[in-house]
Amino acid sequence: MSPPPSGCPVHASHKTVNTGGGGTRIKDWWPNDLKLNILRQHTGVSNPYNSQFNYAEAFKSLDYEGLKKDLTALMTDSQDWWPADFGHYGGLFVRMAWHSAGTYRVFDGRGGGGDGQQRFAPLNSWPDNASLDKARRLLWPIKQKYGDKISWADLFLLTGNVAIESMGLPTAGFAGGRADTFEADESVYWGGESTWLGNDVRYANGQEGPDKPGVIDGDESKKEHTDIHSRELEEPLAAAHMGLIYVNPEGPDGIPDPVASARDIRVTFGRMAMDDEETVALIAGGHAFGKTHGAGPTENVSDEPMAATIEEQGFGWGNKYKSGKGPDTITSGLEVIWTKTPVKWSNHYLEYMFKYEWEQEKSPAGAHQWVAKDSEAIIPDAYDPNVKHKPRMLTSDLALRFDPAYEKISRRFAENPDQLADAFTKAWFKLLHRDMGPRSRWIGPEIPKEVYIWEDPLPDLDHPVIDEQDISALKKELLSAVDPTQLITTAWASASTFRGGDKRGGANGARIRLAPQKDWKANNPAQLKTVLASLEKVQESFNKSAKGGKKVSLADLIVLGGSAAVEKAAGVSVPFTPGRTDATEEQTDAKTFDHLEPVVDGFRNYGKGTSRVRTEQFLVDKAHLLTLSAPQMTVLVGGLRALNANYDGSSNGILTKRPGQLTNDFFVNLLDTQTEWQKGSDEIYTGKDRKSGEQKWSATRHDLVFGSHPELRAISEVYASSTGQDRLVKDFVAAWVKVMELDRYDLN
Ligand code: HEB
Repeated sequence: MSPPPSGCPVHASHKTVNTGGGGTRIKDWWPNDLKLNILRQHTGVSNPYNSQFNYAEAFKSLDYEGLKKDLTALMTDSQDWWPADFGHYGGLFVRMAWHSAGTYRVFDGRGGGGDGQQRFAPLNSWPDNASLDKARRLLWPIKQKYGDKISWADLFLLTGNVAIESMGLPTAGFAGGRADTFEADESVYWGGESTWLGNDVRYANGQEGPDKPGVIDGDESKKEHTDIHSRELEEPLAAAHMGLIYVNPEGPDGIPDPVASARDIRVTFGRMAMDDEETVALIAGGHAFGKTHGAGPTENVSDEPMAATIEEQGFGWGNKYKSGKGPDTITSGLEVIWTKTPVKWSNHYLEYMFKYEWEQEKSPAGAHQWVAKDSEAIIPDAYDPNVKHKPRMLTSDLALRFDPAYEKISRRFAENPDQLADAFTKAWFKLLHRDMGPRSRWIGPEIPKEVYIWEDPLPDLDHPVIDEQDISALKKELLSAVDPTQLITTAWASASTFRGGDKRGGANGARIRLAPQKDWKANNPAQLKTVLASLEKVQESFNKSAKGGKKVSLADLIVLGGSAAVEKAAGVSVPFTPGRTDATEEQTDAKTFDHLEPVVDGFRNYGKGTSRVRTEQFLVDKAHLLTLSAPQMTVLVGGLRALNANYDGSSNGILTKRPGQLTNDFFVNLLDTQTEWQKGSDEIYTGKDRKSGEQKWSATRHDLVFGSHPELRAISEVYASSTGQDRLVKDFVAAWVKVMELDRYDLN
């Protein structure tokens, strides 16, 4: 156990607060306590809309065109309190949308613009999001006007789209459907550093390394650096520094090295699901607009919103430099205008990149940037019509020229502006929609016709589905064709790939029969293969003989098999709703499905912790991806153990003498004080009878945590008590059906 982070400013001041949750807290005393709080986020009590409120329904009554018109008008409606550069807010709003969506990362599907989290900490106060507090506030009158018909999450992204359109580039479209959350999302690992722009942990395997922060204005000579040309960014992170969306614009750790910057860009954009071409398109397209802001020394800038004074009313980054706004704005500390038409789409960014040679200079705030050699001053000033500037670039911009692979693409785009426009609009659409899940969640009049592979598309349901009679006949058939336990493990393996962050995975599509899922170790491939073969036989014979064009998908059969087996074990009926379809290989971007592979899945007692993450922390993380509450996680683990559903058939945690029946035995036996647990090797624990010393059980940390963690024990007691059996059955079935239907956006 590492000592508590003493002296950390984050923990220092609240300890003296003697009311309202102040004082030395559980997380101060025991920083390694298993945190269940991420399982109770975004519930009814934090959401001012009541449970009847359906955002998709509300959106339907939105005057979408009216909203877009208002947004377009806003672009050029410069406000004295935060004037628009070049008389147009387009650049600022594109950056707001990009930073909203750009936190997405492929490994856990978290981050992204899906729930309007830019309003909350930490994102609202990240150094990279400086001045976006102003952008959001500029939008408030429009948000206020349209009320609950448009969420902030949708509005941030739609505004970016409208900005691009109003600067002359048609977009690929827009889909709404992102309901807002009303509290900070604590589930995302943003890194272990406690300094902004630090990266000492993410490049040191989670250990705090030597003092080598990537401070933008720091004293370079005193810094020690890991090798910026070879270091490995830890997973699941997709940003090179704490508090930045992707990479340091000045270069890795503030070192102005375009080639090293390219390496960081490739890693981080790759983790945003973008390939080289998409990456070049996004940066070149994005920086066709707007400017950067570094009019004066950054010492003039006051605290970020979370640390600002109450009278600032949610704003941060107050600026004492001259007027503190407009021409005097300090945001990144860089002072660059890329093109001569910053509020109109053009190809000048790439044109200048290759036309000029670039010389290093410092911005007025002292940051590394580059200026075109031998260029006339051809760039307009944002406010003074009599002033002209030379073209300028960031170190991260020049990566697109000096990295050989990026260079090829950049030159092609430079010579073929239409190719850049096409690639940018496609990549921009993907950026904004990558974490929305299937098309059935998309709403609004601007959904593009083109179906993209990153949507994980599903075939349309083009036939009648099985009815009640078919369902009961098929259940019998399935139970006689396949061992019930294997029906359960297969259904779980299929449905539990779902992750709430980007809504990928789930049982629909039956992608479990395709690579890579069919070969995942957690899925016990040999066993899975025989189960799927039996299910396919059932499917084939049903589809051959069914009347009226009825068909059953394998995806439905997988879930139905699991439900039939649970039903048999539980003695109560398990609701089932048909309508899933089977995706083809062509509809499956196999490589990106690798990210969904469970490394650890405590529900099937698969895998264990690392030197960084304890086994049970993986369990909670998985439960969070499955959008489960702590009670749902608990009842599922206990129930699955009773059902004998370990991935490899092992007896770990099968704390019952009658495996295969849905009982509360797991909880009863786990909480039995007559059992004494001892640690064995490889995280296997043995439970012995206190009196006789006889070994009764074996278990993993996934199991024992329900007896050791006070809150999980409290829930386990509910299920272990005399009134617990019926409750367990009821709650297990409900949680089971929830998991089976996590991806059924077609149902409501
Ligand atoms: Fe960017 C701006 C960086 C990408 C879009 N950028 C900017 C700035 C910086 C940056 C530093 C400035 C800020 C201030 O204000 O000061 N970027 C960056 C980086 C990257 C990027 C490093 C990676 C490489 N961008 C990007 C993308 C996009 C963008 C991708 C989209 C798509 N940006 C942008 C815009 C702008 C910027 C639009 C302008 C803003 C204004 O105008 O305000």
